[in-house]
Amino acid sequence: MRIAIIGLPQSGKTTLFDALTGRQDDPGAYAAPGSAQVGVAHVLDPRVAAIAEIVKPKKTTYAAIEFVDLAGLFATERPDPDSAGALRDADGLVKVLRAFENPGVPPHKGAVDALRDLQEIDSDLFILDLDILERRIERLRLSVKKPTPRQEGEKVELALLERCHAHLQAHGSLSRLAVTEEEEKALKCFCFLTQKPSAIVVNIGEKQIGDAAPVACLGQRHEPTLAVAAALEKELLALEPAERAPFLQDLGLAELSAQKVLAAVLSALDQITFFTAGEKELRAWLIPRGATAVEAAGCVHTDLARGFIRAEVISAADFLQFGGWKDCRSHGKERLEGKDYVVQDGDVINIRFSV
Ligand SMILES: Nc1nc2c(ncn2[C@@H]2O[C@H](COP(=O)(O)OP(=O)(O)O)[C@@H](O)[C@H]2O)c(=O)[nH]1
Ligand SMILES: [Mg+2]
Repeated sequence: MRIAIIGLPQSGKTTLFDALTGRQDDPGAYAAPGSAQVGVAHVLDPRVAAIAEIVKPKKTTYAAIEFVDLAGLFATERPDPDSAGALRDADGLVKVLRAFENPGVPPHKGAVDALRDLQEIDSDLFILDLDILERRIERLRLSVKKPTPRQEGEKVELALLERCHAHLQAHGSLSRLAVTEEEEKALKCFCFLTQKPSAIVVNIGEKQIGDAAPVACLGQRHEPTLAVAAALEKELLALEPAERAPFLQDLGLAELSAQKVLAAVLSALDQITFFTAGEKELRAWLIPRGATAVEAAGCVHTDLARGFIRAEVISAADFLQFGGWKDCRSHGKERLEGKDYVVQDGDVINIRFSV
């Protein structure tokens, strides 16, 4: 899963990227404008450590989310369609909004204004989608007049795109466009940016910690939204956990916010976690809510999906309460599920397969 960090220049995108991925300062490594930098953040699900206590695996692997720091994309007056490629490949977006005051870093248009910045970002995403739609519609309008074998298909596509265009114009976004499954497939290749799930990070200064205003000023949003003091988080991340604790306490923080950002991203993308827990490896996996047992198997290995026989499933709560596979089985807590079983968050799954 790859998430693009976007926002206006100097909003703290790279700082947040560092706070999430643990990248340490290396001035030479800063991405040039328009280029993307990729890093990984691990989802430190507390259930993993608890299950590890029971299973004592040789190896423990947390679920990972890839982040891309997209420098320079929104720096220009008009968004550049070419540099939007990396953005289109992303599964989701984190929009970084500046709320911190820093006399050394001049704010966009001379004033810190998170809501204005959000509107600018959303308007840029809108323009990029509109541009794609209009170019394709223009081409289709010409080619649909020619009697070719593709003519019927093009007519259908044109009608769909015209509907998208009207929806985008009316709502500023394609996120709530109602489409059939077939239409959804047809639209997939366009990778519309306003359809991407997103979370908002309001980048606050140290003094704003605990203040509700920086998030409240955005009004009601459908995106998961949270405030993070990115520069501080990055600094604290560089400390040993024992060194870090008194600072966090002073600031009234229970822990670093990176995990909360990951939780917001997972909520925006509607992802759940399942576990595979063998002696060799304990591993947490992310999967879209609603995915089936055979899809979960395929996520682990294509062979497991191909040769799927059944899934042995125990909820993490039972797994922890009864102390692992054996005792769950003897207490009747293990379920045998077929291909179509809808995986639940926290399921510990063992796939029986034969290839
Ligand atoms: N005071 C303060 N400065 C910050 C914060 N986040 C970023 N900065 C500073 O703002 C500048 C721009 O940050 P950067 O992460 O490079 O922004 P980007 O252009 O969005 O990648 C840097 O000098 C950061 O040190 C913050 O939360 N508080
Ligand atoms: Mg940057």
